[in-house]
Amino acid sequence: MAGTLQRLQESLNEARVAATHKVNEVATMNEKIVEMWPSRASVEKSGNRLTTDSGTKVHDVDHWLKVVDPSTGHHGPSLVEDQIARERIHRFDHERIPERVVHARGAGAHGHFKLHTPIPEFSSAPILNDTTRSTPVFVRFSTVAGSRGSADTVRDVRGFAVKFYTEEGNWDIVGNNIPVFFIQDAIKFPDFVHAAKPEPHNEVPQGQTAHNNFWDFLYLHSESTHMSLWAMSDRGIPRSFRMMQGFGVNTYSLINAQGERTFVKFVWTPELGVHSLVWDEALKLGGQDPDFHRKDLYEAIENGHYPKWQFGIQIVAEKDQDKFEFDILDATKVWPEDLVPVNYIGELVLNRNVDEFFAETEQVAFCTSHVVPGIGFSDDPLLQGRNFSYFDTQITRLGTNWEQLPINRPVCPVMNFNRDGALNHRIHKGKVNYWPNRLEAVPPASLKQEIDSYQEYAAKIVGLKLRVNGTKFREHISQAQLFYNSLAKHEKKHVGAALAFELSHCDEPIVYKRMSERLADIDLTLAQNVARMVGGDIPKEGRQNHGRKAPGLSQTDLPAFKPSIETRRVAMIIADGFDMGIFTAVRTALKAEGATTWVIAPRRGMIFPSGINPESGTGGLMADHHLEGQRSTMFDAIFVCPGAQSTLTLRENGRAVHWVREAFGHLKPIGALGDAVSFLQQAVVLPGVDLAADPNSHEVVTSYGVVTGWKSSVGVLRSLRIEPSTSA
Ligand code: HDE
Repeated sequence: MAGTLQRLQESLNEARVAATHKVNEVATMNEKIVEMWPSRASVEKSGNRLTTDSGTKVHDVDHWLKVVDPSTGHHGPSLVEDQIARERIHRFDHERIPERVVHARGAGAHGHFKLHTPIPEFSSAPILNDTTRSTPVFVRFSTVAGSRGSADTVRDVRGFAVKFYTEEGNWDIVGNNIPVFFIQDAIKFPDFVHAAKPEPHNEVPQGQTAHNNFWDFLYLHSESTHMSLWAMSDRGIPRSFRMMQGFGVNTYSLINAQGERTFVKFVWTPELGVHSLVWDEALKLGGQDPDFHRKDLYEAIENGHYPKWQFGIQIVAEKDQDKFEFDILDATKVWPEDLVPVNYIGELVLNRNVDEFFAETEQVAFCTSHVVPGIGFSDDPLLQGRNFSYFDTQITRLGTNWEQLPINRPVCPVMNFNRDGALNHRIHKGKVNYWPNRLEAVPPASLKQEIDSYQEYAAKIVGLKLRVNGTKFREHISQAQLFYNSLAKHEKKHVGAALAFELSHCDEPIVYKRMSERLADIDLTLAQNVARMVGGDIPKEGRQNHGRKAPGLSQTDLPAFKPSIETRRVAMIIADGFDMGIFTAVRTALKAEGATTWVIAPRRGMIFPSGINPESGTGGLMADHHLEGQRSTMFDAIFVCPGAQSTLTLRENGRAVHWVREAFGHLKPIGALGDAVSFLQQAVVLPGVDLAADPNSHEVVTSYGVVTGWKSSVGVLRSLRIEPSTSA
């Protein structure tokens, strides 16, 4: 016994010592990482000696055991008796588990949550009251429709699922980057997902909603109208997981120490602001870098640029439940911020990448039913169904004991009489496996009084059993209009273009014709433009638009907690003969503000500045990529470095010209100095574009016009600050 305890202690100590080897690991250690450590320590302790799964050391896993004729050197058949080979093949044969039925493609990271504003008046949950706590979290971002291997930048809703490992148990907010949902009642979910996923006869298209079934479903469910506009807006093509909001979507409840209930919606708002790709970029990135979002998250965390979100709540008192024109339990409706403001009360930081994708990101399992005392549910019919579905789906995906997996285990003690099942990892000591029992010290009745245990809110329910939803659930268009009215001009344009793209991929006239008519319920001009593009019948009149707008719906209207170019990717284009002095000055200024810079040149190799003889082989700069290997779509801004010879070379390089034109088309900031300005002038010959005339003026050409003051680093950085795109 003493020996075992000592071994346990040693294993923990080893974990801590191993961690000190990597400064980053120590800085980002949290209770959950320490809790999981022994699960990985055993692998690290093997000293890289190969063993079988049962621990026997092996020396050759490259050759199957065979019968060999020593006289000829020929070998005969492979022997089934080779237990080492058999084990390898058997294990391999069973590596795959079912992918998530939705949200199969995702990326995750560890971090922590800290509260800054306690809310005892609403909730007794310590995580919402104790500002000294740092609660470990795991977050998984995802797309919805595509399979595990699909592209990141498809037009889709993004999942934003947060698991808080609190001292009172795990709390999961399983949210999306869009605050509403397509359907009101969970019973519709199988139909909705079937319609959104690839069509059954040919399994086409992958990770796309641009097909007949999806839009047929949307037409037949006018409750989807509001959400479909959000999905067609810029929110459907985020620039990065780090630059999107997260919403709990469903209505939950908070319960305070007096047992009083309020209704709540949860929201995450990123400190870097909410930004999107433009559709042309998203399409290209799908082929150029299908892992664009996954890599972006990983790289930011590896580089110490930890993504941060403010955590907000919207509160509706029980007495106000019926005061709105919409039902607050209807997940196809937002609570407009002018009616129910968002109060930011805490902060989420992601600071640690996973050690192994499968064990953590793939096996993490969220459940909307995971709440802690002080937090509860509501009668939102979508949430009620979700509370059933998530637990159930994990059993298929991971097995009965999925909550014992390292990534899913809580950091607080677990004690109950759930027993056995496949792959049980716990060993329960004792003679009884039921409750109550003769051996328990605490009589069960008194446990009910404990205020730190989960208490159901004693809601009074009276009614008839009927297959219906509340009466206000029947109105589907008002908030679709509210959302559309609230968008900026360019955002509206993007919605129209997205709808035209999607519907033109539907080849059955009944689908695109009646869907473009439906748009007249929102905005007649939108409907007419889309109908014209896709070949629908152009509607002559539309439903009356109430003309109202609300704050917080347009991406351009969100709080900028920290406007910054931090983590933005800037491509610095050079060729032999570039000006090293200017290059270094601009790069230093960009790095000082946290932007990341990449050197792009006609070849990946040493590029020599003016004044250095390439023959010497020294004094050059190593390019990170060549112009063919990476594309402008992978960067947020580009800077073309001056230098007489360099400019001449770039001018004659078709791919360099394409880089500039493409970045210009995507409305990205483009900077140049000296003679490189004339290269831009020639590359982007468009009417009405006034590029800097004087190559020595140290003016900067951006897609927003000419900005002076490159010499001052503040000017440089201001001019490079990325603004939301204003056109596609
Ligand atoms: Fe999900 N959803 N969902 N969903 N959902 C799943 O659970 C479901 C809904 C969301 O990164 C599944 O573990 C039903 C709304 C996210 O692992 C499944 C209904 C919202 C994730 C499931 C909904 C979401 C899922 C599939 C309608 C936004 C990925 C695998 C009642 C608030 C979590 C799994 C992760 C995953 C069911 C609607 C978000 C089948 C029945 C609304 C972010 O259980």
